[in-house]
Amino acid sequence: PHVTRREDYAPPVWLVPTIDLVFDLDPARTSVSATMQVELKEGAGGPLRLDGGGGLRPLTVAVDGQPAEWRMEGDQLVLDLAGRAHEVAIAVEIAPEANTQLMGLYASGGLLCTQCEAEGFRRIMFFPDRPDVLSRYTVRMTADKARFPVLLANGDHVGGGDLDDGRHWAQWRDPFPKPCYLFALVAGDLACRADQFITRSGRTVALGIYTAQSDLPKTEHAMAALKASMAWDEQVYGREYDLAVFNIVAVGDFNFGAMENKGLNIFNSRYILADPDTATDADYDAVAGVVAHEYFHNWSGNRVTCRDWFQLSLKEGFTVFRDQQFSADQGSHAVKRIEDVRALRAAQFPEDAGPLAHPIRPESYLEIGNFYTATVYNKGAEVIRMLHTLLGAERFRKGTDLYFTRHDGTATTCDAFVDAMEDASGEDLSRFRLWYSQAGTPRVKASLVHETGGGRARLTLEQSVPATPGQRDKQPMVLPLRLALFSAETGKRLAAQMVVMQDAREEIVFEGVSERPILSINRDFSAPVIVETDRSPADLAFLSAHDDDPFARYEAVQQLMLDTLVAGAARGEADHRPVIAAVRDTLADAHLDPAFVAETMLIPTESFVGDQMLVVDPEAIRRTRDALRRDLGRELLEQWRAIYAANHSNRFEYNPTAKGMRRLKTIALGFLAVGGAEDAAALAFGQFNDADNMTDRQGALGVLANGTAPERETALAAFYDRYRGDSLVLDKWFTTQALSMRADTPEQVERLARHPDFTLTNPNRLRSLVGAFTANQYAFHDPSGRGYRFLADMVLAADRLNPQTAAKLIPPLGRWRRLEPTRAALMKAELERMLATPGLSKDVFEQVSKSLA
Ligand code: HT7
Ligand code: ZN
Repeated sequence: PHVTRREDYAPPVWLVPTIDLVFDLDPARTSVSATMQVELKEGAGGPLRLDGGGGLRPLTVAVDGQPAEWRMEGDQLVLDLAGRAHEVAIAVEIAPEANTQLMGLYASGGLLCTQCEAEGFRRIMFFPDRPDVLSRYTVRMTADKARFPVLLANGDHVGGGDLDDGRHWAQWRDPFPKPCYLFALVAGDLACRADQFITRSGRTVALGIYTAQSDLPKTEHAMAALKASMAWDEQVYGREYDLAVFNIVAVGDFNFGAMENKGLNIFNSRYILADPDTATDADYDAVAGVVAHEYFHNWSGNRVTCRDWFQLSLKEGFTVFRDQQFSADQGSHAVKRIEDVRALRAAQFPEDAGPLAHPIRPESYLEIGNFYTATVYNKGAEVIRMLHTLLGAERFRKGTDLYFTRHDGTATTCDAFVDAMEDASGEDLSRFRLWYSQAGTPRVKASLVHETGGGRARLTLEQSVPATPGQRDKQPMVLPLRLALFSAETGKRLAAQMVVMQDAREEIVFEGVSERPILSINRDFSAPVIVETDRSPADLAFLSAHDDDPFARYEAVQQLMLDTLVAGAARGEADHRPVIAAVRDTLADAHLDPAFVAETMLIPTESFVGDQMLVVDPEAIRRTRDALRRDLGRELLEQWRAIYAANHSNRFEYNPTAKGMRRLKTIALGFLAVGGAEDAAALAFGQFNDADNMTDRQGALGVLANGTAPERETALAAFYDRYRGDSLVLDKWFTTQALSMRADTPEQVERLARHPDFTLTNPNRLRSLVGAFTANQYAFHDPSGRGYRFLADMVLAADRLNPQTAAKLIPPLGRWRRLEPTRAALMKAELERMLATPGLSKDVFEQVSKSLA
């Protein structure tokens, strides 16, 4: 297969300033015709090459009104044109109903909709499908009016009406030039929640969220989030919305979270629909976060876009950072930071440590769909955050202003973003740019020596970046590390500063330190690194009670837990007392926000413990983690009971405190269950039955699902009966069972894959069972290898329908080198079996072959 390399970038030869598209929509057979003005770029020459894909064939090709000679070279339609400017007209036919890849124009639940990023447009029309070709679009659609009463596309609605045969038409025009990956249309029988937003310059923007009529009440939260995002982007980044219309459509079948098409965002319905009965607090937060993310792309992505797909983090890293800032501003900064770091450690750190590691700006790809990764998105956001930390909010804002002004209406690069930051701040960021080219999570070793005689503390920092595929030797990175020292005697903060580490080894001397200092480091997680310190359990316990940086305080408890779990997994036993004491103290601190306490109480996941070990032993990890949970439950039984009672409420409210209380309550319920409280199952069943919201109901179901009480089956059956018609909630039913911490989980998951409600065609459903199962380390790594076989079978079956979604399931098998030899061999054998399967997509081929390399 063809490898695309960053170094081979060449600007486009032909530009397409305008394109008029005409769609005659029908699920079985849609005809599409395009009329494009094409222009040879100054000083350039050569044939016009238009990308195609998915078996697209031209029906007619005309140049300047005359039938033209053309040829196919692979999937490209090639035209030799005599002059420098022409009108090219092409007609094709496509079958949306048969499109199971969900890229291009496809059918979902009676709707017709598009997904063009990254390379879906070429499955609709022959076109230079690359983000640096920007065009003005006009779109005319005709469709059966009864089936598709709503016809939407990018930009402004400029015309429409009825036709003779029960059909109707609509025309849309987008005044902003855009790359084809931002093209969108939707046709369907949709209801609309309409609202409006007045911009800071006084323009009225008509807002619409389109769903099935029955789902309309569930769009209130998304609409509120949209309006809040529009106001926030004006206040914080000075960015105003630019069209008179902003529409969102929710669809049930979607490969990703959502898509930022200009003026017509298309969403996976799970990131739009929310009401208390069907969505958890985490779902509410995700809806707001994704709505904000897609909206923010209007500037960071659409007005200023990427030159090529290697620059993906230019829009994604920056936009994730913006949505993280937005969400933090809506609630607790500390809790949001903790959640974001947990997500980074769960998804990105393993990626950086495995065979699929790549820099946030990759150097090559077979299939760009495989690079919508936690590295590009979440590590990309951390890189932008570090710029914010290094420059400060004011200079950072100057930098973004300059970036937007300089590059508005163009397709640009990550380097151009850093250039703008440099030019606006006067700071030299040349070394910082390594973050774009070096993969791997840096490790920082910190050791603090107190020289009692001189009243001095000497901190030594050493950094190293591990080798990653294709990158053996690494240079030291620029690391902004927020530090503080606390007095072990008085708890007073003795010093606080930000160190910008640039070299492999650095020493920082703190003068006037007469009391024994305790080190607080990487406060607020100021750099995306792994820190190793020589702090004792007592020092960590001290920080867990006294650190004035909430993240560092959380981190101290987590580190204590992690050290205990790693020691327990390695040696078979560990001293649980320091963890129990730290947890007891945290629970007893009445000043703490319940959401913060809840985060702090979450014991590191089995996978995260595995990530710390040279050889992952899933059984030892499960055993030691269970033992710690049991001891915490037993030793603090009365505290958990009190917490449960104090945080229990049967009146749903959606605000940060109520959310925190719900979270803490269900965590307490979990500890009561593992701690052996006799009434735990009854309490959980009561919570399940009496809940007036999904957070409490699913939380209780999760606790029951991990156990063996008879209430387990009753609750699972009741949940299924109640929600069998709601596909998003049914996903939760599959996930809860796939995550269950029981010995029979692998068998249950195989059974669920044969359930009539399981389907490979819906990405959410596939992820809800198969994706969740692979996150259940103990179950997935069943020593028989059945988990690996199951995953490979699912990937192969899904690959025939939807390669992009299938390929995203592969990374857990790529961890094979980290497992003991028997499991490693079984995992490798499944990867080899996949690789030997004829007809593999390039998406799956790339992930599997890299996982084996
Ligand atoms: N920019 C969007 C990416 C996206 C996507 C990528 C591959 C296949 C399907 C997709 N749907 C959306 C999402 C975002 O980051 O906002
Ligand atoms: Zn995005």
